[in-house]
Order: sequence, then structure tokens, then C-alpha cells
Amino acid sequence: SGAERAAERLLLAALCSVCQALQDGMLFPTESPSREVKDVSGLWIFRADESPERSRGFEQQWYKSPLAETGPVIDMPVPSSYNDITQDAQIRDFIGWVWYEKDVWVPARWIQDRGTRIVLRVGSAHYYSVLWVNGVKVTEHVGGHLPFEADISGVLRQTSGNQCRITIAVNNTLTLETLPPGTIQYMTDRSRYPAGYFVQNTNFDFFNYAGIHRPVLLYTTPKAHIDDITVETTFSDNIGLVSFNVSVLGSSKAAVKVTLSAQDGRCVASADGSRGVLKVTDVNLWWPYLMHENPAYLYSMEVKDGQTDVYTLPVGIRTVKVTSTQFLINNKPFYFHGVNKHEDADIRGKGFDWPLVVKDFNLMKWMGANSFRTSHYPYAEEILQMADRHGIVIIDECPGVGIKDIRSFGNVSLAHHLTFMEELVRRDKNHPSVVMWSVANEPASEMPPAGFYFKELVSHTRSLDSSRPVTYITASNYARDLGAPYVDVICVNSYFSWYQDPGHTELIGLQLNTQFDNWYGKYQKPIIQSEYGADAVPGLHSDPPMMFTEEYQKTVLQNYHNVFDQKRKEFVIGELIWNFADFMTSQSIIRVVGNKKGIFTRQRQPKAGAFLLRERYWRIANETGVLNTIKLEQEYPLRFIL
Ligand code: GCB
Repeated sequence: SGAERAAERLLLAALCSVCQALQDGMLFPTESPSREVKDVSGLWIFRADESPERSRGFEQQWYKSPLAETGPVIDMPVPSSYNDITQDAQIRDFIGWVWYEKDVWVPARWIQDRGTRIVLRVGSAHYYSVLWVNGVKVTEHVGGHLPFEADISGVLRQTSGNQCRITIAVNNTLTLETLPPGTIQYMTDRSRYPAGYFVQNTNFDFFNYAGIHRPVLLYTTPKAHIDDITVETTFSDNIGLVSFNVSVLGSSKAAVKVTLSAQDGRCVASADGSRGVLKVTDVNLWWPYLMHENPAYLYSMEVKDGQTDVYTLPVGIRTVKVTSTQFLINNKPFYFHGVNKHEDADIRGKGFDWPLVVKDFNLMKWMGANSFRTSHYPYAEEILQMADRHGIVIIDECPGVGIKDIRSFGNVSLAHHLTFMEELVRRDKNHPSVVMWSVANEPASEMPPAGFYFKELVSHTRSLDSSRPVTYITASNYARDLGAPYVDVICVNSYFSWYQDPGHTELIGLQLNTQFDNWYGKYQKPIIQSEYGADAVPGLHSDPPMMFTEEYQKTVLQNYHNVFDQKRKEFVIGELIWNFADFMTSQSIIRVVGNKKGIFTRQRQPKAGAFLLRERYWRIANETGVLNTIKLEQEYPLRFIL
């Protein structure tokens, strides 16, 4: 169709590279005695390619010379979405290629030492990226939510030495085969639209922020280097078992040595060889927040490759299991009382921002949340590291959101989706906080191809990682959902008294009970209410409650909670509010400057619903965790709690 041709033109690059997962490991870049990291985020320059076909940058080879010589450039912070940085609506709503550039200095010793490998890494850029160094193309990458990197040692040594001009072209176009999918629609009615007018259509409810969203780093490793580490943990009685698998590149006879240390620095186990199992006596297990008095215990695993490379990985020892009615962490029932989030904030959009990350963790701990779902795409790895350190449990979601068009269930889409899961598992497999993979959100799972599609997707994900359950999030009716037979946990989103029967909170009890009984009756699998909620415009009040007021949001929550409290005695294993905070969406008649279902505003101030959830989550923690109330009271002033 015309739309697809247009999308292809915009994307320029063929989607051939889509089917190749990153071949190398994706170890988070850290410093060590053998590794240096240089953060080259900060102020970059920027130019959107506003030519009708968005192809001028490639035709004129903007990567060949300083970007400022090609035309007008503006300042652009990295990391940040570019959309909300300027006063220009055209940049906010831009579709197509934008160009970023920064000149950086590479330490001379990195260049001179031929044994040093220099890597350029982008934490993420949305959606499709091409990278050049000193005018030489070094890599390209499909996908907006995972890191990618290139070994640039050769290019730097061949070109102008320590001076390094980094050019990154990023394209936010979404097609039927991207994740998330979308379509480009050309408007051909000349009486209503000017020539060449097109729009990006999507089926998801968040703004398609774009740009370089996570830090850009230069880092080094020795030529012979640790490329990847995989750990899997279990325990029996007081013995913890850490099986490890280390892959080394650039050396045929690597002598790997692995040492595990406790938090006090004491070495608790060590082994030689690239594979093996470490035994830890008197193990300190990794426990979720509020489930244990010493949650989030992390060992530190030092991996040495002969004399050259050293990499240290935090390791939490824990197990995850699912029965027909329970979710077990370390063989104890775990109840998810948590939130759904977005990477979203004023001005920076989806740009990574430490103050925001730390604030959000403080808010989650304040309200007694023990978990969150990375709706609707993988978050920055720094966020998973925070969760590891604070004991916050994560359902790790892939950007399979808005798969509603039957053409997005085809082979090309499936292949890309499988590849995406490979990259996601490769990046996140070692995080103890991650307890389940979510392969999609609210796909059209009643369409016939969904049966085959999800069977493949779930079984492939399980083959990549047998230690975690797999799910996808459904909004389909239990009788029509074709993927549910394949998942380990049923995750259901529902919006009773909002999208259905608006205003009728008195129906929630009946409808929610029916929902749970139907799903459990059909599948006998534990169920998470993975979304529920209502919009509340902060400061709008009404009693009796009316839609969009804080009171209405509270009433919806209370009605859901009554049912959760019955069903969590049976097979309901969790509740995740939609949403932690208000967030931006595209403009539409059902959104008033974004989605207002947050229990916090976009600026992270509480609405009435936040206090309600806070009371509830602490009460549940007191009932289900091993902590006693007194302990909690010491940690937080419990005036609001119980
Ligand atoms: C959903 C979606 C989520 C939306 C939410 C809503 O079911 O999964 O992305 O934002 O409903 O508020 O409509």
C-alpha cells in the first residue's frame, strides 16, 4: 500500500538487519582495573531533516562534515527526548530522521595502546539509529529501548586519532513490523491536506517520544575481554548455588577465575574455568522489599579473564516458581502490590534522568509498593540496578504494545519480536529483581494468528531463560484469548466503570468477580490484575464522586480492592495500579494533556488515591511479609498507616 511504501522510504534502511540479534554480550559498562568509562552525554547539536522525503541528510552525507556546516543546528541535551525541548510544534511532532552530533576527545593512551578496545555505546535511541565516527559508519540498530554499541578502535586509529566526531541519525517512524508497530498514512485529499502530508498512526496510549534517550558512553576493555556473563541461582537449605557461564572474546586460551564476595567483602566462594557452580554456605537470599528484614542482599561476583580483564557483577541469589494459585519467591508466596510505570516526565520526555529515577523509587517505597511492571517497553538498565538494590520486583516488558493490525502478526513481525526477546533477555537476565518476562501488552489476541504467534513467542522466551515465568498482558475476553494457554501467569487489564459502564462504580464488584472466576475457571493459572484505574484531574473534587475527580479515582480503587481481598485468598497473586504517575499521550479527544490515571501527578505529587494505596500496601505488607508493624513504624511515620 501507499502507506507502507512511504514508511519504507522514511525508514530508508532496509529492515534486513532486523532479524539479527546483537551478537555480542550487552554487559552494562562499568569501570574496573581493566576498563574505563567516559560519558559523552551532555550538550549535543541537532538538526531535523525537514525535507519532504526526510532523505536530504543521507543524500548530502551530513555525517561527512561537521553538522553545523550543512545548515542550521540547535542545542540538544542528551539524554532527552527532543520533542519538548524547543518551542517548535514541528519538532515536537516531527516524524523521520533527526541528526545529532558531538565532538569528543579520546584519551591518547586509549589510541596508542593497541591492546585497548574502544567501544561507543548508546543506552537507547528511539527508534532506528545509524552511527558514524569521523564520517565512517560504525553501526546501525533497530529498536528504541535497548542499548547498542560498536567497536570503534579501528576507525579511530585510522582516522584523525584522538578527535572523534560522533554523528547519530535517529528515525522515529513506526511501521507494521516495528515494536511497537504503527503505520504512516499519506493524506491524499488535496482539498483538506497539502501535498505530501502524512501522519504517524499508532495503537498505544503514550506519546511517541524520540531521540537519544539514554547516556552515550565511550568505554574500553582489553582486546581479550569478558563479553558476557550468565548467572542462574538456586538454593537448598542454607546453601546457595550460583551457576555461571562466562564468554570471553579475543583470546583462545582464557583462564577465567570467578570470586564471589559477601557485602562485608568476605570471599564466600571461588572457582576456575568459564563455567561452573559456586556454593555459598549460610546464604543470604535476595528478598523483595517488605518481605524480609534484610531485603535485596547482593553478592558481588568478580570475573577475571587471565591477567587482562576484570568485570564485577552484582548477584542476588533467589528462586522464582509458579503454581496454579501462587507466585513463589524463595519458595514463599509473593503478592505483587505495585505499580505500572512509564519512562516519562516534563521537558525530558523519555530521557533518562537520575533525579527522576531516585524520586520514583522513594515514592514507591513510601507507598509500600513491592513491584512494578516496565509498561510498555524495557526501561534503562540503571533502573533495574536500582530495583536489585532496593528489592523492588519487576515484570520486564517488551515493546509489543498496540499489536492490533492483523498484518503485524506476520512472519517478519514475529521474527523481529523473537529477536527482541533475545536482546532483552541478554541484557536483563542477571537482574534478581526481574521475576517475569512480559512479551506484549494487550495484543489483538483474539485474532486467529495470535494462537501460533504467542505459542512461538512464549516458548522461544522460555528457551532463552528457563528460570523465569513468561506472560503477556491481555485485555481480551477469557473465551476469545488465543494466547492464554501458553503463558505461566494470566495478567488481565480491565477498566470497569471507566471504559465500560462509565460512572457506574457500583458494578465493579460484580464484574470483577466474574472476570476472575472466568479466567481461573478456564485456565487454573494464577492471575495478576495487571492494570486497573481511572483518570483523576488533580484538584477536581465531587461528592458523590464523578468521573475525572480524585474522589472517583479513589472509589474505583476501593471497589477493586474489595474483590482483590477476597480473591487473593484464592488465586489472585497481584495488583498493579494504572498508573504510578500521569504521563503524556498523543493528542486526542479522550486525553486532556495526557493520561491522568496517575496516583501521582506528572510532577510526582500525590493525589488522594496515593494515600489510599499507601495505607493498603503497608497493610498487606504487614499481613503477608515477615516484618512486624513495629519495625515498619520505625522506618516510616505510620500516622497514615493502620
Ligand atoms: C490500557 C493500556 C494502557 C493505557 C490504559 C488507559 O489498557 O494498556 O497503555 O494507558 O489502558 O489508560 O487507557
